[in-house]
Amino acid sequence: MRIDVLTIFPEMVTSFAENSLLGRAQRSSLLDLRVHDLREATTDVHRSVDDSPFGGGAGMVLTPGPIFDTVEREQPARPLFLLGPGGRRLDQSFARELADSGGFSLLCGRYEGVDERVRRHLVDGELSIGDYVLSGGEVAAMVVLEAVGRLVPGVMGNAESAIEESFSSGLLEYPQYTRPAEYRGWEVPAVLRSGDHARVARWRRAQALARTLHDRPDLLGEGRVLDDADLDLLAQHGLLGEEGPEATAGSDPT
Ligand code: JF5
Repeated sequence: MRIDVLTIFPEMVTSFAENSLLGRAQRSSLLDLRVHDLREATTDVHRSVDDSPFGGGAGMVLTPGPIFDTVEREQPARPLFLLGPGGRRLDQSFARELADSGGFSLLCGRYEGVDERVRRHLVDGELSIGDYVLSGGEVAAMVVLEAVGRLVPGVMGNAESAIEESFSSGLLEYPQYTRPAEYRGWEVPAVLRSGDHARVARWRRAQALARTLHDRPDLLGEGRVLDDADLDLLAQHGLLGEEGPEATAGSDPT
């Protein structure tokens, strides 16, 4: 998997990659991450990457020269995505698509924006990590790197890769507990200490369903509505009473 990142803050991205699960992936050649410093393509004494906007206004706009030159010289993997709030939103299925592709590139915007000719004539699309404004695309690039990198086969161990399965099922996680069995008077649910693995599995599924119904009902929409078995399971665990799941899902799950 090859990922190129184009940025004016390369050390932000490289230090993140080295200090995350991506470091080992790079050392074992599972991930070919190439971070390109846009300033290396500048020619002036000030190494300028930005300039004031035509038409006036506050702030600075990334100038096209260093971006076009970096792309033409370094030939980053395509598609090349501009990070910004206007693009296709990253979600788990988009991350999976990117992980299953041969590679892609991320262009980190900064300041008030990127010269429109970059958007129109250089990049293949825009990618957003959510509806909020960041000062630059670097943090968004790190989110994409982590979400995609952990899906590349071999990057994570088997224990962790199971976690994605549960999100891909479209449900939130069931509640997790560890020692001590009692903390400040709050006990771990008895079922989890029963040793009855089938009962544990049913309880977890019921909890995940109730939690999703309560906190993120949108995840259950679009053809992923609860079937009769799910409704039975919720009822068996007292999570579908008169009061509805919202009364119990967020409460003490004992
Ligand atoms: C950026 C100009 C890009 O703000 C973002 C962003 C928000 N969600 N996803 C990405 O990217 C940084 C800032 C200014 C273009």
